Amino acid sequence: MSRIDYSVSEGLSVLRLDDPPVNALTLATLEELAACLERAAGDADTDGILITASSSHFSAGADIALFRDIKTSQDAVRISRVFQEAFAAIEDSPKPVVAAVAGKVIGGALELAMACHYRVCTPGTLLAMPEVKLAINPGAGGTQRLPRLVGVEPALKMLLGGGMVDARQAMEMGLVDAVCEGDDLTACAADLLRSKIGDATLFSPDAVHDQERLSRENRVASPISRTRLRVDKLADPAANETALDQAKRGLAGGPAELIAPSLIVEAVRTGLNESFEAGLRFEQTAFAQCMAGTAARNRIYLFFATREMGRINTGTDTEFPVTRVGGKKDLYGEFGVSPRIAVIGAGSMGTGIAQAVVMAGLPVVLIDKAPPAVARSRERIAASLQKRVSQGRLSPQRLEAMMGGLTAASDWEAIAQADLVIEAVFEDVAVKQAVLRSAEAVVDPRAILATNTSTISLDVLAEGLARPERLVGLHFFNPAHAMPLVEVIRRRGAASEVVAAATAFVKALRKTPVLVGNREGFFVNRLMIPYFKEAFWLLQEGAEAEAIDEAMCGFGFPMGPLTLIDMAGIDILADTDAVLSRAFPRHGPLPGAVAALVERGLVGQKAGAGVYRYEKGRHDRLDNPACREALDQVRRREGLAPRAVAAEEILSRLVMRMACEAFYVLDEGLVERESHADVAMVLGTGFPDFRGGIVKYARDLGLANVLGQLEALAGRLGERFAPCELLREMAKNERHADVTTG
Ligand code: 3H9
Repeated sequence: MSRIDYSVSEGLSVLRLDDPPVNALTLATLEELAACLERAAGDADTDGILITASSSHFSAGADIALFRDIKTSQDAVRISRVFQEAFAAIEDSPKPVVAAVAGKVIGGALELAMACHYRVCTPGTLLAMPEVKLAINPGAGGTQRLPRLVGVEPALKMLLGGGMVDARQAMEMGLVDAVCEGDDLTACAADLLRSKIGDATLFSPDAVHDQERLSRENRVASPISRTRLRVDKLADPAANETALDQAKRGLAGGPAELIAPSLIVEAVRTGLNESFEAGLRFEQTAFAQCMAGTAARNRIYLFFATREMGRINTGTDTEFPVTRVGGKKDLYGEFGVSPRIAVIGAGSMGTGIAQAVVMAGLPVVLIDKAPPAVARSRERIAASLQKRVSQGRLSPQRLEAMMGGLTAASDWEAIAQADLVIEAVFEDVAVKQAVLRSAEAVVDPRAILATNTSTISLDVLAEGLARPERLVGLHFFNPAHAMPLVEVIRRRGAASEVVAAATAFVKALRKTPVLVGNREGFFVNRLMIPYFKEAFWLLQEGAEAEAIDEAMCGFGFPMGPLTLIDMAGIDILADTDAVLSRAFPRHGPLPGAVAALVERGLVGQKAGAGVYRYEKGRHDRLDNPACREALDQVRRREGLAPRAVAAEEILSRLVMRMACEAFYVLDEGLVERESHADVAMVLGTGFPDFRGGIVKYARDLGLANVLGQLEALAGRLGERFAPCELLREMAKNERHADVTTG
């Protein structure tokens, strides 16, 4: 199978990448590239080489699947070297080479383009070096060629941030030589290339020899053909050193597991202070170091696991007919019908969901019985989108189209035509049941009813519905327009096409669906409520609030549990736990501290105080004497003497509480795969992705170790830590596997 198409066009060799879906670069592609370059060099009919792909996409870089097969540090060094050598062959080509790129030019693909002598892109092109997000360093010359093309500071920004730069920025930085405004990218690139062909000062062996000498002497030769010989953007060594030091300082305090950022800085430094070749060698060993750590392996695992969830097995192929506002075709079929989405409830969840829908380019009707609430909701959505416009992340035209797709109303009739109705009202059984019944009464019998409940069993909500098989759960996380995960709750008896359509709808919102069985709390809350409760047990026993939060931030969460629950509302924790602990008595009661804070109105940021105190309009956490007083009173009442709790105990209890529950969920068959549980935790709660998710983390620790920790904790603290049968079984098999493979 050929991955690169070779053709000759008007005196140029044209190498076109053609390996759908994303032109990921495999070792076989690199071999073909080498063969095509050799053929082009010997092709008497051509004077230059044009490397391109389709008019909408260049390449997603190295095939990440390659990295999963790396077993030893020699394997890693070899892969990096093979990429480097393949791209060096482009740079060393005796005939001038231009890259004509469009769409996404990512990682190894940009490294390929940077090894070409010239780069031309379309106005919509996006370029990035996202290796750092996979917890690896670029291994194909990116840390060396990027600074030479754009300068040290901008290069470090791209390499350490991993973000995209657009065509205009790329042009300003010097990353591309031209932006093709017309329709024919290949013609544009060919024109530029032809203007260089025959320029003896650029490509003759003497000229290249001259460029090499000048580069060694750090003297600027302009123009120059080989990126590795460029020194014009490196002219100020003191400024380069300052940029490197500043970047290094900026990395201080990050998780020790994430070694790639600091290795990237050192790779750039080596290339500047020693040589381009030394920089390449540094890249190879750095890549091997990264691949030897768990962070890279875990992020790569999550990369594939997240995409695999997009192909969730709903038991049917029925797709949801989606045509976006403005008629743009999308991924989910060509039905020519636009689904009508309705959201009921203009509170924060309903507003966020409606915003997510319009942001995906779909029309939505938002209703609430209180007209001022819908008006406020509309204003909030408009303000949030307007903010994006002022940040340059959204065009005014798109804003107008999105707002045009939003209908706000307060009568039931407004949703009569809806294909999918999402109920997002107050988390109360009676209220939700009444709303679902009213919605069912006005919509078409084929319409789908979805509930955004975060805890209540769908069986309870289905009571009294005429068509319970049309009910599904769509549990969004707050803020719904920004959070990437949605739990799709499948109750027994739900029609499979309903679940399939709900899943396709989530994908149409460009969010990740996780399919979860119907039990109280579903997946994420089933783990998170016990985690928050454990944080309050620790607080009540005497641990400092800051120490609890710091332990989890140190583990890699963006926010500690007490800060988070202050944001979400301590009263919400109490309400949610009422449902969960009824369903799972094993979870034990709510710590007295929670009720004591709620009684005093210390429910979190919305009240100005919870565990911490907040000044009006600010989110900084301040010491809250009222919380301390409440804790003292609870301890006196319960006869508890506060004790110092070590950081290790805090961490172990909080993490093990989540792990314990995760295995119960797997045992009950509520999520299909371990990897689904992992992705859900990472996307739904901010669980550190470099740890791979809760189950992967437990596996990395060793299941026997986790089992041992849980048994010890259960012995000391009670049933809430008691491990499930499945974990015992898995730990036994793991031990067995160790014996048989060891
Ligand atoms: C690198 O280049 C290192 C170098 O320095 C060399 C070191 C030695 N590899 O996301 P989508 C698959 S590191 C393999 O759903 P979208 C993906 O799994 C690499 N497969 O589409 C999915 O497969 P399936 C740096 C890849 O339109 C399908 O393509 N590059 C790769 O939403 C569609 O993907 C990156 O980090 C890959 N590189 O987004 C880029 N990329 O259909 C990572 C995609 O079987 N990729 N696939 O599920 C992306 O950011 C997005 O996939 C992209 C498309 C923006 C390209």
